[in-house]
Amino acid sequence: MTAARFAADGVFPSVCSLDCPDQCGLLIHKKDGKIIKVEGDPSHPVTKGAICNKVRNLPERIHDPARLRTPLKRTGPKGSGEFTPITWEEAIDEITSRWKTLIAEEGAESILPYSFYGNMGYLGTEGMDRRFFHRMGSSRLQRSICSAAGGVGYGYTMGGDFGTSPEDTVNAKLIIFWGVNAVSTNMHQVMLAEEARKAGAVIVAIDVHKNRTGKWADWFIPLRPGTDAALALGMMHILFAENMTDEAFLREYTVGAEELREHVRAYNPARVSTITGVPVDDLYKLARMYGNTQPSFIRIGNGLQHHDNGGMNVRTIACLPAITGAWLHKGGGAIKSNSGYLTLNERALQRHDLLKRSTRRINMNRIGEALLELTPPIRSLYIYNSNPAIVAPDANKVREGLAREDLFTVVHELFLTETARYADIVLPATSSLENTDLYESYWHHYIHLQEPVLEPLGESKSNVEVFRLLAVGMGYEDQALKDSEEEIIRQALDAPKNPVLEGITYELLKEHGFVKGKVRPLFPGKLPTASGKIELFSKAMLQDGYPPLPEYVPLPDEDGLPFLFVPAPNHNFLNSTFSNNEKHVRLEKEPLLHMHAADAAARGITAGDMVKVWNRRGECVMKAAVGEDVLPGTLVSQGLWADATGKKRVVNALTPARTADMGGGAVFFSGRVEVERL
Ligand SMILES: Nc1nc2c(c(=O)[nH]1)N[C@H]1C(S)=C(S)[C@@H](COP(=O)(O)OP(=O)(O)OC[C@H]3O[C@@H](n4cnc5c(=O)[nH]c(N)nc54)[C@H](O)[C@@H]3O)O[C@H]1N2
Ligand SMILES: Nc1nc2c(c(=O)[nH]1)N[C@H]1C(S)=C(S)[C@@H](COP(=O)(O)OP(=O)(O)OC[C@H]3O[C@@H](n4cnc5c(=O)[nH]c(N)nc54)[C@H](O)[C@@H]3O)O[C@H]1N2
Ligand code: SF4
Ligand SMILES: [Mo]
Repeated sequence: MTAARFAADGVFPSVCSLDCPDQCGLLIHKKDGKIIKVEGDPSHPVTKGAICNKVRNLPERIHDPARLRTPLKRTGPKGSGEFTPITWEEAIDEITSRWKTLIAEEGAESILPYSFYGNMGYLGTEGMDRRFFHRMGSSRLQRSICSAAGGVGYGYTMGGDFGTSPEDTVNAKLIIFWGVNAVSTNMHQVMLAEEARKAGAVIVAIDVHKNRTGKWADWFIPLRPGTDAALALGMMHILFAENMTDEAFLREYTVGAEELREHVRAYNPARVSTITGVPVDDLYKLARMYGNTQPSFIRIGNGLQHHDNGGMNVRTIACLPAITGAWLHKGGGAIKSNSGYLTLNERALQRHDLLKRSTRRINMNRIGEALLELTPPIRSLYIYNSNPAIVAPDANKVREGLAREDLFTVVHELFLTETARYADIVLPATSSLENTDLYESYWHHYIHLQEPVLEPLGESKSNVEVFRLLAVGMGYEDQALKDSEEEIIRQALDAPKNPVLEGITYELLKEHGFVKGKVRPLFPGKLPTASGKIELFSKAMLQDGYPPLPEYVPLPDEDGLPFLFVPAPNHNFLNSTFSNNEKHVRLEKEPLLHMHAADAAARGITAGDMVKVWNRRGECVMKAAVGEDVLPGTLVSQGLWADATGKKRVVNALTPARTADMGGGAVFFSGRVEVERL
């Protein structure tokens, strides 16, 4: 880090640290040591100076007087938010002495780290933290809350997280936003699609909610939640039946085309229409549009994989571009995630070798149950980069678990979140702008170095720094737990197995801030599947106990409740981040429940009424938004709202903690509810 970076005034390049595919280049404007403006870096080749409203309002969050400045120790009951400041020395001493006792008495697996990607920096999310807990031999967390099911599903078809290069999608003539609210969640894909639209492209959105993306699209196709695989199979039925296939591509680059051709005969348009709610005429129109337009590009979103059948939904949609040979047309194909390209040297980064024996793995989607029911029990929880009291499914169970008097909980945070309120010790975290870290997008192909542009606020410390201190406190001598940020970055970039990173060094990043990976088009080429080809028929799936061909599996019933409830993200928060910042909350106003006019009428609900949504897991109170934005039988809310005031805004009080068909993924959008006027 250079002294100039801490200059009180100036403009400093940076990168957005949030869990968002766009990973924008930023320019941070400072005056008198404070950020006065955040804008996009116009020199960034993909994000081109445009950023979202959330991050334009970032200064409010970074300089929020509510940010934590010192370690805190709990003085009141769990959840009350009563704490007293303590020193770092006292905090580290208390934590490590509790852990040493636990390890001696119950073993290291009584301790569980819980984290996600509140800050995407590798050093603080998959670096020093992993090294520390590997060395300790704690229980391990299966980090499956976000895209696990879809990732596994896409992998069965394509061999990994490999898709179209975003910049190429300006060439597409048909762009399908499928289960992705891109206007809110991937704005630069929308900008690229706008460019394509000016050159004649048609934009289709397939979703359960006519949200900002559906309203912006040329054609919005509503469907019932969790029926996407049936829709895709219906499209395949028509593509094969009407010879809109690329037979040369199928022969050269896929396995199982003949089996699939036979298999999809069963998904005739009438049947598919009954399942999905998409009229037969629209199904034909969509399939013919897809079959007759190239390049065609599908942006596969996260929404459609947050279901019991989520893995299969993505696995199935991923077969479509193979059938029409879209992959061979520049800008054609699909993106689920592109995180497979920029793979770092994970062994060097995470140091799995420090883990001396196999330890139990706990699925983060079942954290409530794990805290309440697991034997031997979890006795201590160390939470960082995440806010499970708000974001994890079956929230009432999560809170019950966090409230356990015999659970020693440490939360490392920027704010006293709902989760932090349940901590025994709270540690203050720096913001990403105060740290050195390495960032990679899971959508575009750039890798970024973040160097600090602000002094740490108060006594706050980065994740890396805290784990170094905890290692000293535990008496761990390993060099891996002493490495500097620069050393870890060098180790992670030294990835001889990945040609995409060839030539990308710490020096290069230091000079340029961001550098593009050497990504080559997927086709012609060999995929990392067993066959080296796109697997329309998958032997790997058969071996893993799944049907080898794409299938539609209906969502399970729950207590005969009538509505599927889809609590999706909103525009001005990033998961629960910003839900505690006044400006962002003001922009969102209050949580709405979108429902169909017929459903509302049947329950005597009119627009603006306060309604109670409930099931056996909990209840939520929202304002009804009545109209045609969802199909009958579907209810949609947006935003993971903070709820320190007990207004019953925690949507995850209603969501199931079941795991999806693949990858132990979350099923946030497969829960069923009833609704009534208050
Ligand atoms: N503004 C904003 N941006 C974000 C986030 C945020 O919270 N706010 N979160 C970030 C994170 S962590 C992620 S993972 C991404 C997620 O961003 P997206 O990939 O857009 O995924 P979601 O927003 O979860 O859901 C997308 C859409 O899926 C729809 N949906 C739900 N069920 C179904 C279904 O069965 N079929 C179909 N076709 N559609 C369905 C929802 O109505 C929603 O419009 O966004 C990132 N960016
Ligand atoms: N109902 C419903 N629930 C959902 C979803 C949904 O669509 N619907 N989406 C799910 C998805 S896709 C995801 S990815 C998860 C996301 O869930 P989380 O990863 O928990 O995301 P956030 O709510 O943004 O919380 C991140 C927290 O990390 C903190 N933080 C930020 N930077 C740092 C740092 O450098 N160090 C430390 N120690 N802390 C830091 C922030 O202040 C914030 O409180 O939520 C899931 N939950
Ligand atoms: S949240 Fe996404 S769109 Fe907004 S600045 Fe960050 S990376 Fe860009
Ligand atoms: Mo996510």
